[in-house]
Amino acid sequence: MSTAHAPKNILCIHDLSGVGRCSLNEILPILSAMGMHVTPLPTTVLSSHTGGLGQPAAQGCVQYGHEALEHYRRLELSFDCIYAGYLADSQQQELVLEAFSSWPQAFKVMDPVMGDHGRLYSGMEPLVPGMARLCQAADLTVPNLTEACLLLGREYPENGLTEEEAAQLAGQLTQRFGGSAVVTGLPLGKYIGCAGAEHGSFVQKHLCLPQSFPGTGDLFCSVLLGCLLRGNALSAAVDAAAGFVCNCITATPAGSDPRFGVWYETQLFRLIP
Ligand code: PXL
Repeated sequence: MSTAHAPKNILCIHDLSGVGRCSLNEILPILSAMGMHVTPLPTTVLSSHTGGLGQPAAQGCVQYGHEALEHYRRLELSFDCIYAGYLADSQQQELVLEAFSSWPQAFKVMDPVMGDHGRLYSGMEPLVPGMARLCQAADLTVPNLTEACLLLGREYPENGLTEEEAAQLAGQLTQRFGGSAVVTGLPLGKYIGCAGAEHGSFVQKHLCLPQSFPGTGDLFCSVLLGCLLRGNALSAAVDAAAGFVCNCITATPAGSDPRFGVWYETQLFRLIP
């Protein structure tokens, strides 16, 4: 009889964007490379992400989502983890709540995709209270700085943060929403940082890479989650996730169109156990 451990089973509730390297297009290969068994549940199918490639063709899949969850309950599947991100409307948010309450023992991770660089993505404003509810229901919340400020109802700090303020921000998220939190994309002087809070808070600084790409938040969160499910501590998982994103940016040729994201495909080998 095999003594191999069964792979962790992760229900991934995100959009599927054809072009532009984000969401399920990254999450599935990353988590599979890390040895996880992924069950994708697409919330919307789009021809591209919404970050600068023009108006994508889009098809919402909420009805499909409810029927898929019903099927998985009938099959009596159990998920070790439920991981949700970009949600286009309040019905998709309800779908994630349904999944969370259907598998209450699963480790629940929320990437509250709503904006970046101090601004909301278009059409996201009405979704902020629903995202806050989902973060409350999650065990781990992974916002960028813009999203952390939206969730806490705070001003975006245009002039950056001190390390102490970064640690406090992560601490405030855990106080407000329970569970753990990791905040990404913190401008800490000449560094870019992440702050985490679980029992205590910590801050990690990385050399700031000058380019910005869509989809790097999905890469970060997927690697973070994969590391946690492999049994790593939160701070080690943050370090690995930030390092992987940095490797992907470095592997992307200068002059490639940033709207098509980072060339993570060449870096997947780093994640294989
Ligand atoms: O990576 C976040 C994301 C996911 N899905 C869609 C997006 C974005 C960010 O712009 O547009 C459709």
